Amino acid sequence: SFTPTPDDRFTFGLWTVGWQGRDPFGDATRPALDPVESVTKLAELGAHGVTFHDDDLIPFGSDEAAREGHIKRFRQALDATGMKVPMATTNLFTHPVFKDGAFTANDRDVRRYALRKTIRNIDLAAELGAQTYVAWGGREGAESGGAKDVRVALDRLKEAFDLLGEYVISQGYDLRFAVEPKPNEPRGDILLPTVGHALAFINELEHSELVGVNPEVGHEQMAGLNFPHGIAQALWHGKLFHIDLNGQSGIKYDQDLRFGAGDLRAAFWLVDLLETAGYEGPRHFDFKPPRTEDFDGVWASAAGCMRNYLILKEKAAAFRADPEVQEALKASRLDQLALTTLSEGESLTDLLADRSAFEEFDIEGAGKRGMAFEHLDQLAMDHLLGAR
Ligand code: 3MF
Ligand code: MG
Ligand code: MG
Ligand code: MG
Repeated sequence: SFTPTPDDRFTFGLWTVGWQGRDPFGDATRPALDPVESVTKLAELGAHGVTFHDDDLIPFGSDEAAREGHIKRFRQALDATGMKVPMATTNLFTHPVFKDGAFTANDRDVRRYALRKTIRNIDLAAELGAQTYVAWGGREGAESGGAKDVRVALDRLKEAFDLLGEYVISQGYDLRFAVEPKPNEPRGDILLPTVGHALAFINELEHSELVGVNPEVGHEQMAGLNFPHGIAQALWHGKLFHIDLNGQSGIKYDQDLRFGAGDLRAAFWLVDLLETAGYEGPRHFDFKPPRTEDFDGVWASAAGCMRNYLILKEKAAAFRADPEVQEALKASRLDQLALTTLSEGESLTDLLADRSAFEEFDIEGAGKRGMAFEHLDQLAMDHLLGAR
C-alpha cells in the first residue's frame, strides 16, 4: 500500500511544514508551528525524521539558556517519537547581515561571523546524530556585474569549505557536507547555480571527499535542466550525498510544490533512478504547502509528498518488471550502450586498423535504423497513467 513507514526514510525540513506563507507580496497566512508539533505530526504520518536550520529550532538571537531549552524540548520529542535528524543546515540568508552573502560577502567580518554561526550548528548537528550538513548559499551572489568578483568570491567559498572540512576532521565528526545549487532567488544570480557547477567546484576543495551535493528538483528545473540527468551524473561521481524532493512547473520562481506535483514525468524517472541506482540516503522533502492552506492542508500536502513517492516507486518497479518493456529496452539497444566501445583486449591500434569500423562501415544503413524510443516511452506513459 502507499502508507509510509520510517523504513522508507522520508524526512522533512522543519521550515517546510512550518512555512507560514509569507511571500514577497503577502503576509503570513498561518501561525507559527512549534517544532515539537511538527515532529509529532510527521511521525504520525510515517516519516523517518526531520531536518532543520539552526534558526528553525532556536529563534535567532536566543540567549544560551533559551537555546538549551529549545534543544531539550526538541530532543524529548525525538525520543518520544523515534524520529531521527539525518541532516542539519545553517540559515545564512534571513538576517540583513547576510544581504550580500555569507561565505562570499564582500565584508570580511560578515564572512567570519558566518563561519562561526555554521560551526556552532555543526556541533549541534553532530550531537543529534546528523550525517549530512547541507550548505545552500542563498545569498552568495549578485544583482549586478561589478558587485562581485566571481573568481575571488570562489576563492572565499573554497576557503570556507576547506575550513569547515578541517573542523569536522579535527572534531572526529562522522559528518559530510552537501552543497545545494540554485540558479537565482533570492539573489539575481547565485554562485554554483547548477549541479554541474557545484560538482566542478567540489573537485577544487582540500577535503573534497567530505563534500557532495544536495540537488533540489525545482532548483534545476528553474534553469530548464533535466533533473534526473543531473542526479544521474551526481551518482556517477559518487556525490549524491542528499536530495531535496519537491515539485516545480517549468522555468519560473521557486515553487516548492509537494513532490509529484509539477513535472510528473521527471518525478517518475527520478524515482526510477533513485530506486535502481542504490541511493541509500534520506528521501528529503523541501516543499512549501501553498499559503492557501490551513493546517489540515499542510498535513495533507506533507502526506501527499510521501504518497506520491510510494506510488511512483510502485509504477517504476512495474515498468522495469514488464516483459514488454524489457523487449522494448532491447529494441532500443540499451544493452548495447552497456557494452564497452572497444572489445575486451582490443586496443586503440586495433580500432584504427578495423576497416569495418570506418572504411567498410555501412553509414547509410546505420542512419536508417530506428531507435524505437517512442514505443518505449509510451510504455512508460501507460504505466505512469495507470493504463497497464
Ligand atoms: C531554498 C532552499 C533552502 C535549502 C535549505 C537547506 C530554505 O530554495 O531550498 O531552503 O534547501 O537552506 O538545505
Ligand atoms: Mg529551494
Ligand atoms: Mg525550491
Ligand atoms: Mg532546498
